[in-house]
Amino acid sequence: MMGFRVMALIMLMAVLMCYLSCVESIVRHYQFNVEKKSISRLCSSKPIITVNGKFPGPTLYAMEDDIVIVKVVNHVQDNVTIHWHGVRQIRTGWADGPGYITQCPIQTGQSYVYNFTLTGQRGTLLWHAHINWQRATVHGAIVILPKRGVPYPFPKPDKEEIIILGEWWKSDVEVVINRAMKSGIAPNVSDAHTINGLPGPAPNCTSKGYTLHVESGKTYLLRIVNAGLNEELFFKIAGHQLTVVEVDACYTKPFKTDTIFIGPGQTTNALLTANQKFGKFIITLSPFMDTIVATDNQTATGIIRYKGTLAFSPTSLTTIPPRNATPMMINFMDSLRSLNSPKYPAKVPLSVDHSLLLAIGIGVNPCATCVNGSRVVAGINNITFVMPSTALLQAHYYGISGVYTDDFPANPPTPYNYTGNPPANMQTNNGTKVYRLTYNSTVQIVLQGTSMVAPESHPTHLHGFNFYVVGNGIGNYDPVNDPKKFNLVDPVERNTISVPTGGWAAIRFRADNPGVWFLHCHLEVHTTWGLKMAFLVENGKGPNQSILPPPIDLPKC
Ligand SMILES: *[C@@H]1O[C@H](CO)[C@@H](O)[C@H](O)[C@H]1NC(C)=O
Ligand SMILES: *[C@@H]1O[C@H](CO)[C@@H](O)[C@H](O)[C@H]1NC(C)=O
Ligand SMILES: *[C@@H]1O[C@H](CO)[C@@H](O)[C@H](O)[C@H]1NC(C)=O
Ligand SMILES: *[C@@H]1O[C@H](CO)[C@@H](O)[C@H](O)[C@H]1NC(C)=O
Ligand SMILES: *[C@@H]1O[C@H](CO)[C@@H](O)[C@H](O)[C@H]1NC(C)=O
Ligand SMILES: *[C@@H]1O[C@H](CO)[C@@H](O)[C@H](O)[C@H]1NC(C)=O
Ligand SMILES: *[C@@H]1O[C@H](CO)[C@@H](O)[C@H](O)[C@H]1NC(C)=O
Ligand SMILES: *[C@@H]1O[C@H](CO)[C@@H](O)[C@H](O)[C@H]1NC(C)=O
Ligand SMILES: *[C@@H]1O[C@H](CO)[C@@H](O)[C@H](O)[C@H]1NC(C)=O
Ligand SMILES: *[C@@H]1O[C@H](CO)[C@@H](O)[C@H](O)[C@H]1NC(C)=O
Ligand SMILES: *[C@@H]1O[C@H](CO)[C@@H](O)[C@H](O)[C@H]1NC(C)=O
Ligand SMILES: [Cu+2]
Repeated sequence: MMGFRVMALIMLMAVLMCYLSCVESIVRHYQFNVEKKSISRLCSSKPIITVNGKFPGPTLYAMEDDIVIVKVVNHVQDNVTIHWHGVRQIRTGWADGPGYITQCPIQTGQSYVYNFTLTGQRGTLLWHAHINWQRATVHGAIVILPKRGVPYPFPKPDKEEIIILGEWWKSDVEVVINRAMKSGIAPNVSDAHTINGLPGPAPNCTSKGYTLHVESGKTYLLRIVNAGLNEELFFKIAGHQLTVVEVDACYTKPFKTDTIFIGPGQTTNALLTANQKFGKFIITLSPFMDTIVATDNQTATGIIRYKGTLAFSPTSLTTIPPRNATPMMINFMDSLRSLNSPKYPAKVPLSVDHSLLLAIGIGVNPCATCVNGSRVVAGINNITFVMPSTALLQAHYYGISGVYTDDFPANPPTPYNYTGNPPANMQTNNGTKVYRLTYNSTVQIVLQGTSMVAPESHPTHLHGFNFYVVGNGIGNYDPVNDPKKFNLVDPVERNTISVPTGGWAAIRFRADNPGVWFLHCHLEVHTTWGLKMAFLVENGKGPNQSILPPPIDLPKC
């Protein structure tokens, strides 16, 4: 009897091991119920929109090359879409998620199955709602583990921990932005920052902060995600350095830092070595802003607590980075380099087929019904993007005319001193324009921040691709001298880049993914104001280079 049990166990283990190592890719099934829920620890009884009643939402776990199937069911009155931020979505633009760009929204009572493969990607990403301001509460982490048997290119951590940074409003976020759009002035800033959904002590809220329990001598891989709406953030732990090993699901050359700088939509994996014996150490989360724009100045706090630390022992504190710590931000960005190893090479395009200069910033348009008789807007190359009512990808695939035009300008219509005194006329044009790219062409985009109204840092996100950040600088991009300083060897690879305040960033990518791909500032307020456009990448030759047909349950407008 005993022998039979042992044999059965051995057989079961053999089957299991084969399942885990023999199968090329695993299909991961998830169901996301979008529903309202009151979260009492947020010191408000106001229900928020959540996935499966959780804030932050569930973590999506998978392995490189896995197929992911997520059935999203809408149980709320609002329209819903979900974006898998940083997932390449090769030929599966239908599953990318930005509302009215790649799909019509999932309406109340409807559902939609997102179906995509994590081809050649591993690391930390995030998923979030991609319609209106819903992503304030509808977001979560994506953890893509390396394929079985493939190690990390850094010492194996003892434990992994997901740390999701967010912003929290007492008011309904849709009310906040709708009121701002009516009045024409900037929306309210958030009321608190959160670490894994915990604000820590905040005015009139005794909510406890986040605690990470550690053991002396062990190493922890922190998977840090900025799921906030409108603020770039500094993350710090008292008495400890962090070793950055990956950003936006791309391995980096490891480097040590006291402070992590992270923009909305960005992710950073960092190793934390618990090299103290005992104690409690504060974690701080505070905003970065080096211009006149308002921020939520409430620092969220948490603690790292060593095993065996007495309850009454004091917490070691740290200095909080000043709000305008530009050198800290620049230093962090400039320390990032692709790993560029034989296994993970940096495939930087060395020649450029399409060279674009995109001037990104704020503008002011007349508005008779607004508070000041004017409305704050934003745009790219003087175009404030107007959302269509038919999704661009559907219009492209089915050849529906009148939804968009493909004349998005590669350069600002009237060159000016972008970072000098702003011109007296700060008006913009409206348009729903895309920029057309042939399959497999190479693209360079210089994102040039402008000083219209106020210069500001724009964390700019491109869907459908990773890009290499080949250069950046302060002031106006110099097309003669700046390219000489480009890093074409080991530039960081990512999907969201913070363009410095009053400066520029140059990115390169290969347009090897057919479809319609959104490019926008990941500060949600700027996206709403119109700082967005899309690339239309044509099909290449044959089915392998063409977009797949749409799923049958693709929502209709
Ligand atoms: C997902 O997409 C693949 C490839 O198009 C298809 O074969 C498969 O049936 C789809 N799965 C689901 C659950 O829709
Ligand atoms: C914005 O903030 C002001 C001042 O704190 C507050 O009175 C107002 O209710 C807020 N508006 C919204 C829409 O939350
Ligand atoms: C609106 O007008 C007020 C008062 O003149 C001014 O302080 C404020 O800066 C203006 N806001 C915008 C967005 O123009
Ligand atoms: C905290 O509550 C008190 C009393 O209700 C109120 O006066 C104060 O404005 C509140 N503070 C904040 C920051 O909401
Ligand atoms: C946040 O801090 C900045 C700089 O100290 C200050 O100018 C701004 O008024 C503060 N914002 C709020 C909402 O208190
Ligand atoms: C642009 O404006 C800046 C700031 O006023 C100034 O320093 C710079 O010289 C100007 N550049 C050109 C080309 O005029
Ligand atoms: C932008 O477009 C508006 C509206 O056509 C025009 O008045 C303005 O001069 C343009 N600005 C720039 C910098 O091109
Ligand atoms: C752009 O659209 C807005 C709102 O629809 C409208 O008020 C404005 O006049 C338009 N501007 C131009 C230059 O067409
Ligand atoms: C894209 O172009 C590169 C460089 O010319 C070439 O090596 C590669 O095979 C092309 N890829 C496809 C899918 O055509
Ligand atoms: C298309 O891709 C599949 C799977 O990657 C591959 O097996 C097949 O050979 C490719 N076909 C062509 C024509 O390249
Ligand atoms: C939801 O989306 C549909 C389709 O685009 C649209 O007709 C409807 O007005 C939207 N509903 C809301 C509440 O925004
Ligand atoms: Cu995004």
